[in-house]
Amino acid sequence: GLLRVDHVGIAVADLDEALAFYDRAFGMRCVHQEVNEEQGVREAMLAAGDDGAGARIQLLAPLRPDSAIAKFLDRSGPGLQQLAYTVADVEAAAAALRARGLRLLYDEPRRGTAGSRINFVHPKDAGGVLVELVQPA
Ligand code: MC0
Repeated sequence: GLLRVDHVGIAVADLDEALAFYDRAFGMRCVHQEVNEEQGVREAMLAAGDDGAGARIQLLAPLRPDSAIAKFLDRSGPGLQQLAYTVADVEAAAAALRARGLRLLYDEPRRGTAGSRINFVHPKDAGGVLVELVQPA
C-alpha cells in the first residue's frame, strides 16, 4: 500500500529562477538536484523547516520540448503536476492498482530521483491527478 506522501511535483519553466523564488518567498532550501535524461527533466527537491522531516517539494523543469514537463507547461502553465506516494515495493503497489482497474504508465518501473524506482497512475484514472509511486533506493 501507500506509506506516505513522498513529494509534490511542480512544473516550472526555469529551475534556477524557481529555486531563487522558493528561497526568497518561503525560505525553503534545496536538499538535492539532478538531471534525469530519461524523464527529460532537471529537478530539485526542497524541504520545508529545519528538521528534515515531511514531504518534499519537487521542482521540475523541462530538458527538451517533447518532454512530459514541456507538454504540461504548454497546456497548463506552471503549477502542480504530480502527487507522489512512497511505497515499499513499486511492483507490488503497481500490481495492486492494476488489479483495481487503474492504468499504470509503465510495464516495468523506471529510474526516479536518487536511484528510486518509479511508476505512475494515469491522471484520467485517478480523478485528474498524476499519481507517482516511489520506491526509495
Ligand atoms: C496530462 N494530463 C494531466 C497531466 N498531464 N492531468 C493531470 N496532471 C497531469 N500532470 C491530462 C491532459 O490534460 C489530458 O486531459 C489527459 O491527461 C491526457 O493527456 P494526453 O495528451 O494523453 O497525454 P500527455 O501527452 O499530456 O501525457 C500525460 C502523461 C505524461 C501523464 C501520460 O505526462 C507522462 O507520461 N507522465 C509521466 C512522466 C512524468 O510526468 N515525468 C516528469 C516528471 P484532457 O481532459 O485534455 O484529455 S519526472 C519525475 O517525477 C521523476 C524524476 C521522479 O519524481 O522521480
